[in-house]
Amino acid sequence: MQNGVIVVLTGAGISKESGLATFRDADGEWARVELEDVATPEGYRRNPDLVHAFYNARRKKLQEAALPNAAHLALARLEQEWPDQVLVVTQNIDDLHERAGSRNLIHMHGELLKGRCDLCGTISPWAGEMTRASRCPSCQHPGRLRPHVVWFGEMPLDMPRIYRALETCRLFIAIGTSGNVYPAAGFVTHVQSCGHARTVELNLEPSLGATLFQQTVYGPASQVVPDFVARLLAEASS
Ligand code: BV8
Repeated sequence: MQNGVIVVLTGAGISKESGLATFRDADGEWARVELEDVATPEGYRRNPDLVHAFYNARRKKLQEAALPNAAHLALARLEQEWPDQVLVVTQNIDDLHERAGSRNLIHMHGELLKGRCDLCGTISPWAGEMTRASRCPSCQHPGRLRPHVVWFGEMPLDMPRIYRALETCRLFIAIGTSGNVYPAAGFVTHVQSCGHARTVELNLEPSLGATLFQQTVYGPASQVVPDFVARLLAEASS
């Protein structure tokens, strides 16, 4: 990625209108199950069946019921209009950005449709149910396969590449994230400490970090994001 790119951080709010639950809304995942039980290595060690059931249900929902919405499609359009100038860093583990056409994409918290073997380290596509009996497609050992997802207390993926992009971007946009979880919630501060990038929050309501952004636009992502992308493209062509 060249300098002066646009970095877009997305969170669960961008996938809400595709029918996928967020985490901290009233009807979110953490209203139904304790984060500590299903999104930590300790929870997985305590009760792997509960964790597999949590991710099996989300994997099933993603494949049976979710389609990219206008917000995902607008980000893919922006990348198509401005090749090599847009990087989407998503906290989401769904594949809706890919299915919308985004290519320059980092899943910093992993991917629901992949599994990782604790024994050989291989990361494999995994679309079906995963259980303690599931075998790693590579080393064939049973009982060592886990969702390829970053849990609390684990290192997010591709951080050096993300920080390089944050330090050289000209525009940082955060979409559909509550600003609760670090290091993602600290990205806007990192951008501002490194230069003069424009910072924008597009969300349903102010996030915890709202006051850190130079510009904020509130409303459903499927309306606010396409409008913002259209204005960006119009500004550039005027
Ligand atoms: C790390 C994957 C070190 C799993 C997720 C003690 C011990 C260890 C660590 C910590 C600790 N204390 C603090 C920490 C750090 C911890 C953390 O931040 N904890 C919080 C709870 C305080 N972070 C970590 O452990 C991370 N690792 O720190 O390693 C390190 C540090 C620096 C550099 C390198 C390494 C790992 C965190 C990753 C955890 N995994 N997910 C899974 O998906 O099951 S987190 C999960 O919540 C999501 O992935 C997402 O990242 C995160 C935040 O959720 P959001 O996406 O923001 O969703 P949320 O529901 O909160 O908000 C939705 C928003 O959308 C709302 O604002 C809403 O208004 C809006 N919205 C709703 N509808 C719409 C909408 N917007 C637009 N349109 C709509 N229609």
